[in-house]
Amino acid sequence: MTPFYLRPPIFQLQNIMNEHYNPAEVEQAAQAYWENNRSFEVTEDPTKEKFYCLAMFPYPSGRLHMGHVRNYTITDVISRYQRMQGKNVLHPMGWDAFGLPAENAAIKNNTAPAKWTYSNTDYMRQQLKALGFGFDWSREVTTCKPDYYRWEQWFFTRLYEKGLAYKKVSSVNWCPKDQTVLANEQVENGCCWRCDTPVERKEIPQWFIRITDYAEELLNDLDKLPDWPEQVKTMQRNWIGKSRGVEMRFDLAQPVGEHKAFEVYTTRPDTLMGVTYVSLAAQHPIALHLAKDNAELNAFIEACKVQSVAEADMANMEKRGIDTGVKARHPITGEEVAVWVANYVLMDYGSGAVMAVPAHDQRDFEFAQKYALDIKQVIAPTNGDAIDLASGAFTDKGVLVNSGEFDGLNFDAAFTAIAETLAAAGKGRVTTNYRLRDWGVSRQRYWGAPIPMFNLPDGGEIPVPAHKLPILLPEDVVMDGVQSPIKADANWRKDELNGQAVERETDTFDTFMESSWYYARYTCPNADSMLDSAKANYWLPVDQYVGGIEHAILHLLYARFFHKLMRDEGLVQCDEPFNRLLCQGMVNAESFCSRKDGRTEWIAPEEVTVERDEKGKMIRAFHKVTGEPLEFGGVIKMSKSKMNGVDPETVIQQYGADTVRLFTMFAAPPEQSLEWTDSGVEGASRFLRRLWKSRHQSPRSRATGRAGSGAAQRSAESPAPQNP
Ligand code: ANZ
Repeated sequence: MTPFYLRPPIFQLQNIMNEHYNPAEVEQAAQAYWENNRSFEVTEDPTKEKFYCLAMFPYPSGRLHMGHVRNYTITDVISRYQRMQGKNVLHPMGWDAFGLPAENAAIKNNTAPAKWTYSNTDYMRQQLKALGFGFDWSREVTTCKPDYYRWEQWFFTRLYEKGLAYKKVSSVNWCPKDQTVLANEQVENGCCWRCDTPVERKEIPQWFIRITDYAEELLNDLDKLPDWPEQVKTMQRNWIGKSRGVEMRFDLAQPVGEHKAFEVYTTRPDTLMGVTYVSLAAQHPIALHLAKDNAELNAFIEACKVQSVAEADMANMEKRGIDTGVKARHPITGEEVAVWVANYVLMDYGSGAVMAVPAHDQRDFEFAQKYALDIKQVIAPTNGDAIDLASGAFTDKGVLVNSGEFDGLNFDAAFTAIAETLAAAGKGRVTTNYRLRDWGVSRQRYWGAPIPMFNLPDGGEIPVPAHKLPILLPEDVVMDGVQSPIKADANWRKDELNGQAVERETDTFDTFMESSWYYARYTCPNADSMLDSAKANYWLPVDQYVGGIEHAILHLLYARFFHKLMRDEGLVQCDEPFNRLLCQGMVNAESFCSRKDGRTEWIAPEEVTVERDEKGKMIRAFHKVTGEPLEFGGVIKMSKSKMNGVDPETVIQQYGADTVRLFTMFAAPPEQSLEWTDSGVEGASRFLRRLWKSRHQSPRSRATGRAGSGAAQRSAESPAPQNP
């Protein structure tokens, strides 16, 4: 039997069942029917098997791009297939509506972020409808609306009460001229994007959520996700970065203030006998103490404050340090080693101090070379080869040499033996460390959900009680381009609690907060609590999630974490939110540029004439108007900056949405990158026209006058050719 959602448009199509395929007419008729009949709205039905198909919701930037079209075509096709299997299919859509671009656009266009955002969601909703996607629009979630973020605020207060949210001083990018905090994206080559002043780091109190408490579970539960791409799970494992190592104590030869010793963390205790110095982080308490009467050290510590703490930058930057003159004792030999302060040691990893083994750690090696420190080999390759310590550290595991009683042991045996020796002397223990840091959720920007905290006049703070939620973000504001309007407005900050004056927190949440639970809110978008558990437990977990690989780490990790937090609050039952994950490939297109005086200018493909040989290979490209010869920039990701984006709307107007959808589905497997070609799009369009015509001419259609029925049905059900 023809599925219900296919039949009706076909009755309407009879009237427009012309000999010639007219996509605009056909699509409008079908879309109007779906809209009038609420064809894709679903409710919980325990008698039916459910299927929750989710696409990553878009940021309302203003217009859809081809990446969106590809993403949503994939989930639309999957949803349709599952509906045809008789399942109760939830396929929702909404808006990841907070974020910095709205503030920038508001300043540029002299409007308010809310106004800009809502007009974008209106426009993009209409674009999504024109693409014919079968979304259940009755469940639309817009994260910048109070009926959404109020529950996020409430949940944060719960986390605070459970000790899972806390405040800590932490550094931000600070523009000393504008006197404002900058987001990472607002720092360009170390300078403020607005006024070009060199950016400093500033320590301010910020809110954190204890994701590290869930590190082990987030790691282990990856094993419960056999239908996630292996690559994504590997990225998550690396991000969590669990390591097994040894924490050991180095005693100071002379005390520094009240400090008599410090701890180091190492994953290579087998190299302990090769330690030639130790390094402290600039913020280490011993370093800070010594800096009190050491101007040079003090200056160095100040300089370290402005450097990037991103790990990638740490690995590449020049290693610098200062010898404090203080000595520490090697925990096994008792020999004295110099204590340095070095810029490559992080305060918030391990114990903020490292035992330096220049022969076997590249960072220590570079440092030792620079400052002419000893380099002592203690590991030899298992195959007996010599190593070349002039060119760099030998970082492989191997056999111990120059290590006294431990000589000849391999990594595992040495790990155990050295750990036991240290433990017996009361100087060390085996420990586990995670690279994962707690999630800093404070942002000093305006367009986000206000953090629901009251600051008390005598210091300290309390969570906003439920009856005072939501803390509304004013929408009708004027952006001066520097200060957040809620920070600039002394009145907004004022509140009271039980007759006592309190001040509202003016920081807002990281927008990853909203995208961490929207999938759950879709199951009960109108619930008068964070979640209606009965509904959430009917639909969750998501059966199929589809989105870009750029979200492989942070979004997916935060969402998995939030899910576990909601589970522990009793709101949902399952352990993981997304059963199956598909990361769609990029949408690429040809690009062209002109290079003059060392400057590259990208030229939109429609302004370029390309000559090709008979096989379609490019021979020559030149500017349509000026005739200037142009360089081929390769087939690369569609982007505004490279001018090679294709606007879905233009293509829909020319060919119809079905052509665009057909092309994106057949030009490449969903996980692989897709090359946009005009000839491919034309091929898809030709295929649809031919199909239309063939059904129109078929004897059955002539006899019954119901050509549309067969044609539309067949177009959806028969396999399309590889080369449309
Ligand atoms: C001595 C050593 C010798 C190390 C060697 C490595 C190789 P992973 O494996 O990524 O967890 N480390 C410890 N704390 C640090 C900090 N606060 N800042 C910067 N580096 C720190 O990293 C563990 C290794 O990173 C540790 O093992 C330590 O260097 C360094 F041949 O100790 B190792």
